[in-house]
Amino acid sequence: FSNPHFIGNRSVITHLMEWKYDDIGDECERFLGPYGYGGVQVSPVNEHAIMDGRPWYERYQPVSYDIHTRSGDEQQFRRMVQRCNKAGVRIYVDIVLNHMTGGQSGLGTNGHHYDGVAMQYPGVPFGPNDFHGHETCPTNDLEIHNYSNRIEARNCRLVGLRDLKQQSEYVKQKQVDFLNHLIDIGVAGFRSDASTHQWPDDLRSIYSRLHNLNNEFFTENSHPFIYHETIYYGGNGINSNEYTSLGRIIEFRFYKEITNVFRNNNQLRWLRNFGTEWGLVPSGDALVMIDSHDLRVGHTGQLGFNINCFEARLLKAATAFMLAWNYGIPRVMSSYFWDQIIRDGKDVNDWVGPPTDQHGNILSVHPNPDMTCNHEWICEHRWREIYNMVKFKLIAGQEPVNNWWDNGDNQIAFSRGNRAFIAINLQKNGNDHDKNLQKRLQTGLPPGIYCDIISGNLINNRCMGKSIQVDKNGLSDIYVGHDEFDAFVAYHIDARV
Ligand code: LM2
Ligand code: CA
Repeated sequence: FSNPHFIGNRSVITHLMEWKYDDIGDECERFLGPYGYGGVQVSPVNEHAIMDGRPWYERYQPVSYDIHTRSGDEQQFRRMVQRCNKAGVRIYVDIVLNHMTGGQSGLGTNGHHYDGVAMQYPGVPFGPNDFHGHETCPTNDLEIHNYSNRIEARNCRLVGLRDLKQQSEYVKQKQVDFLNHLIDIGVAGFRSDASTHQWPDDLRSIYSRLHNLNNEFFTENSHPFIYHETIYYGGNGINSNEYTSLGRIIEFRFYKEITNVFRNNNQLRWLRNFGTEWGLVPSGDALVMIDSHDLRVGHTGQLGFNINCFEARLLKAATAFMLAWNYGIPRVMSSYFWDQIIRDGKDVNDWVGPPTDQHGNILSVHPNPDMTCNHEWICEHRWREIYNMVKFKLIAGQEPVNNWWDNGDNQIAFSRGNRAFIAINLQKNGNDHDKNLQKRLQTGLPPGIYCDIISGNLINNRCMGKSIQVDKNGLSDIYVGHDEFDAFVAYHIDARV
């Protein structure tokens, strides 16, 4: 369950949050395929509660396992899966198995009524016996209060969400049927939501009943790729290593440590041995990110600590490190604009949903000629600095990190074998001369003239941005001014003039 089934040496997933399936199909064909992305994470696909103001988080309140949301219906979903697989891009679905809705009642996105108080979900159907109650959850109000307590965390309610009794054969079977339905359509795997709140053994038993991936797109005997949301920062919380035998885990310590470094709370030079030596799980067990649909609004992390699209220069630099370093499977967040207003350490607009018309339909993405997106779609995955680092990673392949250099502080550089080279400068102290990265360095690259793929593309054999000359020994004058638009430069053998 830990192989993403990428095509060729593609290696990066992007989360196209709240995008419509028709748009994702278009994006796979016109951009993600050609630019070397390996896969897309799509927002939860099954019927969910319709909530006032249409917050993004209503998609985390399931009402049934019918494939029908504002992103599209089952037919549109199927078409997208076909198109993306054909374009060389895999689809991973965000699955919400831990719970159903909160304690309200109303309608779901496929017209099913639900009642969270009576715990009635006729669209599945689930009834009160399918949920954890006082026999299994030890707290008076059935809420999770102590997240480190295993039983509480798994058998009680996460922020009021009706907690499914996955020990029940009936509940398991409904979930297995849902996942198998998605597998048969041709998805490559799943992001498992709220994994820490589900018993590893229940997940194991569900996974043991899953079909192999669809033979139309995958080789015989392929298992779905499953990555688990286990929010673990060390200490006495529930350890993410309880889940590594089930697939991969989202390594939250990666984003936390990288953010800390890129915010200059820790020196870049220490990144030299970043990975298991910092306490992270082995690379093959990890999926990593800088930003996520939760982090960007201060959920599952601390607002203002995470790095999102509102700090583009930092986001690009941190993402570049993630894509240049050989650790885990990276996921790039692709978000939409919302009016961030921070009051008392909370974003009062942390709920704001995707751009819609006046009837609440999600707006289509029609990219502009300059590669940016229309409406409020931010499309970080289309930023040159980011898509060119996706290419960098593809070209670096499994080459080791070599030629590490640092200035003893916040300037670093390294190569990936003889194929690619990056230098990052976040030096804040010292005079202007100290703050600029200006150094003759070993790049590991064969001699020639190379374009910096961060400041511009190679077009008609000319660099649109900066360039360097690498001599016969692999040495080159590397320069990253402290006040430049981007805090890093990157070169690889496919952008040689
Ligand atoms: C996850 N991680 O474990 C998701 O990544 C995260 O986005 C989900 O929370 C969470 N699991 C549950 O699937 C989001 C959002 C919450 C929101 C829930 C349910 O971060 O704020 O909770 O989805 O929609 C909302 C309200 C909360 C309320 C709850 C139930 O914010 O105040 O609690 O609904 O009505 C009474
Ligand atoms: Ca649970």
